[in-house]
Amino acid sequence: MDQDDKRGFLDRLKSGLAKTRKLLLTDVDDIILGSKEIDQALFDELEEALIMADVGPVFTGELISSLKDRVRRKELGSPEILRRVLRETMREILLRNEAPFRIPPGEIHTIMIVGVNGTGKTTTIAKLAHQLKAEGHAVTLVAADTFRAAAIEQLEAWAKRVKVPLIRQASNADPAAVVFDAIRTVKAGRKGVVIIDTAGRLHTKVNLMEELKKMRRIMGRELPGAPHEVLLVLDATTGQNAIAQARMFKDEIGVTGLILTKLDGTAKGGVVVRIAKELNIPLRYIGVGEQLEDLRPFRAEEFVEALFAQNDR
Ligand SMILES: Nc1nc2c(ncn2[C@@H]2O[C@H](COP(=O)(O)OP(=O)(O)O)[C@@H](O)[C@H]2O)c(=O)[nH]1
Ligand SMILES: [Mg+2]
Repeated sequence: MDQDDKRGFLDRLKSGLAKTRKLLLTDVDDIILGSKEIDQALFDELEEALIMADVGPVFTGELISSLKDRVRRKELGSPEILRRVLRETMREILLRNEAPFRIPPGEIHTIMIVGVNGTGKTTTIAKLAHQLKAEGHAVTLVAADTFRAAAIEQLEAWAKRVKVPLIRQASNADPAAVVFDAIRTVKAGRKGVVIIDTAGRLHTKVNLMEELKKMRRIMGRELPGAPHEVLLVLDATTGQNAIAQARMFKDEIGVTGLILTKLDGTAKGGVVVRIAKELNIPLRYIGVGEQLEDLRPFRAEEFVEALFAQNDR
């Protein structure tokens, strides 16, 4: 990533997080600046503002009790310091969940992308393919969301745009058969990174989980170690629902990492903090728009910088 590119992304991240920042920090700042001293009323207001901003009850509870401890130890003199402690605490928690993945060169590296319909799986696959290709990886896409013909065509259109090969079968083909065929094909030829799109229809939850498990099994049988990654795509605008989806997919099929999409234009960006605090799954990438360039590895430092940006004084 060159400097211009990096600055561009940070700007997009900052403007994407504007609503989250407004919800979280405007309130926090009002509360802090409106208080002359640190007292229970201030803590109550702060707690309410944090809960509203989707950072979750666990983070909020721990933050408030750590603040109270510091007040008892006389480490916090004035309300303004609370803001700095909030920022520091978020940073520490987010750092623990920062884990960009590494792809070993020259081997077959399979990545299954899972998640509920509409969270951004197919678009994210295109962005990821674009990025990995630019880094020099041979990328192959696999259309294993065979439930709707439109889903295959959507991925096909992206594959053409990004200029990577796509392995597909007719719509309504068995997704397990599609991955079976795909693994055989890449083993015989191209190697590199294989990204698999999957279905996300939730109203038939049991069937979906069984289908995903079967795909996992077939892949592991054809290629020991596969799938190397199971990345769950979550939509940030769904806030708490995203947390529930993560728990379900983690319990049912196992998840090695998360991708959080649509951080642009939502006030629910606080969910990143909640994810870090309540789910023990690394956050690999974040999406901040619909363009190919709008996906980046998650960096705690960058995120906190963007979140606290314009209000800093
Ligand atoms: N604003 C925004 N839209 C996104 C992002 N990622 C995906 N989308 C949009 O979300 C919609 C659903 O995406 P799609 O990839 O089809 O979801 P899927 O059903 O999980 O495969 C599309 O309109 C995408 O353009 C993002 O980071 N930001
Ligand atoms: Mg899709």
